[in-house]
Amino acid sequence: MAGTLSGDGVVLIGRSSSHFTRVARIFAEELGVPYEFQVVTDLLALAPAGFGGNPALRVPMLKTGSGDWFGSIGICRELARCAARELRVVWPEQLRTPLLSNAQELVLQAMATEVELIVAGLNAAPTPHLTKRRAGLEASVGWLNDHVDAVLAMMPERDLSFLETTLFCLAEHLSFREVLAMAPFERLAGFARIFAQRPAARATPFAFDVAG
Ligand SMILES: N[C@@H](CCC(=O)N[C@@H](CS)C(=O)NCC(=O)O)C(=O)O
Repeated sequence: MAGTLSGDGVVLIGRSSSHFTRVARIFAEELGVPYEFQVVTDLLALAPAGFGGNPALRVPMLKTGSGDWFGSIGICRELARCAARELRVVWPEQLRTPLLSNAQELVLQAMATEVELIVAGLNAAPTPHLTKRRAGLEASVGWLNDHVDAVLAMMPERDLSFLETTLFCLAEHLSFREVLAMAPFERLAGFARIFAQRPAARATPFAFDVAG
């Protein structure tokens, strides 16, 4: 599906190595929305044009007949509206207990912190700021590991959820970018192994895009 022209004008702009992009790609695959995948080649570009017009200079962004959509949550919602396939999707606002709500918060914050650490350079000298960020990331991933089974047990009936999709993308990305070793986080690694068997996950593996 990715890399092919769909003919219906849905274009996803992102990178194959980006966890936020992968969330959108998994939603597109699960929902059966064909799209053209355009790779951003220069993440350090300073003009929104390099990011499909996103002034935040970030990926992913989506173009549909309705307009331009910045960021993974808005993109996933638009993909669900575009979809011919009716899936039971659980969105963040449906997570009405502290456990579920906190899990979503920690996943998204961990994903953002990962971006911060990667942009700073994973071998950068440890400033107090970066040291605190890494400590927060490790504690968050530890919390997610400790609570993942309870979270899954408490989830509403669903075919797909933003929480599990983001959690999967976070867990695989931590290994892929070698930000954290997953060995100490066995429960989380176990969840990721199961989610990885979904065709949508298999169709969207993390990879470094070739420039050009
Ligand atoms: N809130 C955005 C975050 C997007 C984001 O941080 N994307 C990363 C890649 S995974 C990015 O563009 N990083 C480039 C940079 O920070 O300069 C979303 O949910 O999509």
